[in-house]
Amino acid sequence: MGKCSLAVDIGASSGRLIAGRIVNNKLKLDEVYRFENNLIEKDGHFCWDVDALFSEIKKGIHECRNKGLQPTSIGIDTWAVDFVLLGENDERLTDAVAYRDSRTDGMMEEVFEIISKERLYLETGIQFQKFNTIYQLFSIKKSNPEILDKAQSFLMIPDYFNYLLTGQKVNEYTNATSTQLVNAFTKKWDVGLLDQLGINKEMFHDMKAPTSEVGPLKKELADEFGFDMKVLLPATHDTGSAVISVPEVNDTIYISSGTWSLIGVENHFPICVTKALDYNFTNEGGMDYRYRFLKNIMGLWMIQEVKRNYDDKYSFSDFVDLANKATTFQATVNVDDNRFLKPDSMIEQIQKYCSETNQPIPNIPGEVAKCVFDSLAVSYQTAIAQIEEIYEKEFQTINVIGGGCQNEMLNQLIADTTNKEVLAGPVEATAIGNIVAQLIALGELKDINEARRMIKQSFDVKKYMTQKV
Ligand code: LFR
Repeated sequence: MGKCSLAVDIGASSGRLIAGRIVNNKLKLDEVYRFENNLIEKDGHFCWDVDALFSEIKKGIHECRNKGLQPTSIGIDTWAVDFVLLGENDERLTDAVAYRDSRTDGMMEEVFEIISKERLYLETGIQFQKFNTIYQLFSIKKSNPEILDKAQSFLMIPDYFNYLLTGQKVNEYTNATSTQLVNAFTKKWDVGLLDQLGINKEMFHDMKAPTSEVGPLKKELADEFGFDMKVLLPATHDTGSAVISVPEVNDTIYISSGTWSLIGVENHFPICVTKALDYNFTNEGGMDYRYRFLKNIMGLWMIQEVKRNYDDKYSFSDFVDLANKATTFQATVNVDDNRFLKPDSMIEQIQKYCSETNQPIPNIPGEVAKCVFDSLAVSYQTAIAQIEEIYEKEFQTINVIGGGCQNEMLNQLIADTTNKEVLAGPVEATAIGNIVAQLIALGELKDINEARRMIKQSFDVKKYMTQKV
């Protein structure tokens, strides 16, 4: 049986289990299992179906045997900010309400009445997104304070799956920073903020960093799978894992392209200056206590929703072809506008925005898709200008990683609008980052630098230069 490490990478629209191992000094990946992820509606809220997701994880682990793979370790990453609360008998007190749910509407402003925006930013370095965990917890405090008082455990989504696999409750550091409740400098839960908001601090667990071990599998699960393995911590925030896969991170702006586009640079320290606050850049905790200074851009969510609005009649590559044919159509929207976060109809919101701003209204699929891609490229360009202003220097290269880097049209558009070299790849950046963290924990790779060298020699990247004359 082939020994390997298993990455479980779950995004907002799909999850996958990918096995990785080192063969002849290169990282080799085998996709083991893939499944869908969707929001469900429960008691008037959009939620993640964590029970269904856990059973998909288990199915994927079973599938390893059929593929002749024997994982020595497993690591789980997902999107950030969302969580469940457990009670005194470890029963779930809350559903895993999703960050696109409207329960946080208006919460940010209420929190600012207790703690100023500036203080929050100076202490945590985290961007203001209405869905951050801090505002989700505050909304529970307002609607069901007794739940917060009863809660014994705060577990983010990957922490919860780790608990189900091992029985151990830990909070992983990189994902914890996305709560906006971790001090960016001490790297610990910011007890002062919790006290001031009246949020029960006892439910938070010790924080563990990527490459730590959570524990072995529960005995009954090891028996069920027919093998034991170590449950290890990668950067459990998917973006944290993805950015590890940027091979040449110095002097490069990365775009982790998926449901969201996360655009930024890697640092060894947080940047909490006024301009960073004004431009709403975040300093998320990363592997090796590095920081991701980045901005969230609405990303491919917009085209995913457009696809859904057209009843899945067109594939993503159909949209690219159709957009390519809509050459004369020209209109852009501000993708950061909150109206695009969870609209009933993305197409209608895009049309409404264009009409309100006196632009041509996209009416056919190619025009809608072109509007989305052009708008994304414009917002990347704006974010890059902001980064360059804060850094007081120009960056030459943009490295697009993740599933979205397969969109050749968008890659070319980025090269054309920014006039910079665009590198595309690796596609499975998040799973790769997850696997190398496990290999470091197992002593098969020395550190993040060695991991990045290996990633560079293992995966092809495609280069795009501006075609504008
Ligand atoms: C990307 C991501 C982003 C985070 C958003 C919400 O999948 O993790 O980094 O801001 O989802 O959790």
